Amino acid sequence: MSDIEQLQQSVLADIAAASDEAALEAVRVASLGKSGSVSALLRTLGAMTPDERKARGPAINGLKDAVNAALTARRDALKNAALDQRLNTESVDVTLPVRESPAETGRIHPISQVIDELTAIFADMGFAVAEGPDIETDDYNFTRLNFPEGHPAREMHDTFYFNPKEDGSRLLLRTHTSPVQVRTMLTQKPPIRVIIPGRTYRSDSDQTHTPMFHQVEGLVIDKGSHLGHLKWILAEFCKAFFEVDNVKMRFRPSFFPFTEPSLEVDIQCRRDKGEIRFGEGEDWLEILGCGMVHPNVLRNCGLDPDEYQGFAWGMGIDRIAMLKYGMPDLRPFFEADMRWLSHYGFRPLDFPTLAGGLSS
Ligand code: 2U9
Repeated sequence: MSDIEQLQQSVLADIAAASDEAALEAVRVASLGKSGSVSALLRTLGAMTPDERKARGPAINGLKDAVNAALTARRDALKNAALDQRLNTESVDVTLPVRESPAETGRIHPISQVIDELTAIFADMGFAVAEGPDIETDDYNFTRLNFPEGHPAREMHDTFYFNPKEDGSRLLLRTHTSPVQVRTMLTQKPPIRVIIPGRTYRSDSDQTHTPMFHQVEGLVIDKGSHLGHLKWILAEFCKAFFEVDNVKMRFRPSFFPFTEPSLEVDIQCRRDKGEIRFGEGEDWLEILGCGMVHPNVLRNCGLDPDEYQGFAWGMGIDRIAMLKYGMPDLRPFFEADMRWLSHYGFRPLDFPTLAGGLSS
């Protein structure tokens, strides 16, 4: 028996003896690897005379092909054996509930869902979403918004301040998203139509207040904009958000440093058995504050109040989420409790659109 046949026999025997894919791989390397036995033989072809090559070439190449074919066959056999073994050992308990497909695990937080709903509603009315930094300057968060020096809102008890900088100015965690409107007016020429959803911070926390909460404010700056436009926009918002065909609204005089006149808005509702239904009933629920942008604020943002008018509104996102989806308590919003999130959370693919229904 020639050396080639001997080598073929021993390599094919090693292949047949390989008990798993790892062992088989070792045989492949030992035979066809760089310093493999068959590779070594193949390299001898180079040094042969043409006659020798004619004599031994076919046998040596035949050996290589035979080894490759045996490796492939053995690998498939081992794969099938492994699968059979799993099929025999792994029993599928068909009574087990269907495991939610990966896409289904996890939920969209109600805050994020409501921000998506607000974005869809106001985009439909031509509003863009503006965003800005959570860490703000005292100037943008208070001064430009017509908060006089010494205004209580500026006090430590309400605002998280950072240590003063060498120039004495102090950064803070924004107490509302209004500084983003200031930044927008300083960087964008009217007409302006933006909503500003985002995190806001106030150092007051109790049963219904958390140090970090979420607000959405809105701003329109245009020539000739007036309260009538504001009332229409808010009415459209309330109908779309609370998914009711009509809802009565009540506007009460109020005061904010950055708006004149200022109003608080209540919407009609019916409270029964802990439930609140909107768009019906004799009851009222305060939903937001709003007003015409104060001329001082327009001037502070480089706009001439005789040329441009504006109106703005603000509401608590956590609050309107609790009202719409009936969460009794604010605290669990931020406690990352999987039971709460899987109960109140939204399926990722249920992206709210006006056409597709916001919360269907
Ligand atoms: C600019 C001009 C005017 C935004 C406004 C309110 C009224 C308001 C509260 C709602 C619930 C804060 O989260 S809350 O406690 N906000 O009532 N916000 S008008 O007015 C602006 C903002 C920016 C340049």
